[in-house]
Amino acid sequence: GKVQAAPEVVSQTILVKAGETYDGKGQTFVANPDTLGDGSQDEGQKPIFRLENGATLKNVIIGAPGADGVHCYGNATITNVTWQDVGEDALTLKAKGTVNITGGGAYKAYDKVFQANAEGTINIKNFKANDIGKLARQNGGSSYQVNFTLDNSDISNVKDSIFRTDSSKSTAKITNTRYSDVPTLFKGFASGKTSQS
Ligand code: DGU
Ligand code: CA
Ligand code: CA
Ligand code: CA
Repeated sequence: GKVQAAPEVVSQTILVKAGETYDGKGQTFVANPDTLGDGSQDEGQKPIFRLENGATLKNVIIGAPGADGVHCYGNATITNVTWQDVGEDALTLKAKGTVNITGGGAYKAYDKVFQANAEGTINIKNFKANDIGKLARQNGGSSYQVNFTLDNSDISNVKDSIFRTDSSKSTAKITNTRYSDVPTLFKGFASGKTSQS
């Protein structure tokens, strides 16, 4: 088979413009810790990829350091993206939109994998996560509405919960998903706003 290429060290955030697709073709990308961040829990690190509205990121492996992962400004499609060692977090919704994450996985997230810092929807499907704090978290103290879904996924070794919010408007739905060592599925949601089947 093919010899795996050496990781690409990203020194300046890769911009994926509105409506465009970036296909990593299975390449591994890591952050330059001097310019983007060291992948610790320090806030203010820069993303490896910045997606404008309607952009697609696919067939990418993010290695260590992962810095602040992927930032999405609006709608985004994330297909077959694997975070081998999540940095401060893996992906952040930074402006209102729907993010569809299909395939791939996230590993070694000290705290959060997906972070919602704007209203919208985060759909996670055919995903694997292991050794994480939370799978997705709406920004602490925010009251806008975020709708989370998780389908046909494998989630293991979670410290806190799958979905967490402080907003009484937000919703979360889990379907057809397998767990191991997950203490809590939903944290902070109002009654009637969650479902699991
Ligand atoms: O409250 O806003 O963790 O996007 C403090 C901050 C914090 C964010 C978030 C993120 O919630 O920085 O990584
Ligand atoms: Ca953070
Ligand atoms: Ca990590
Ligand atoms: Ca972050």
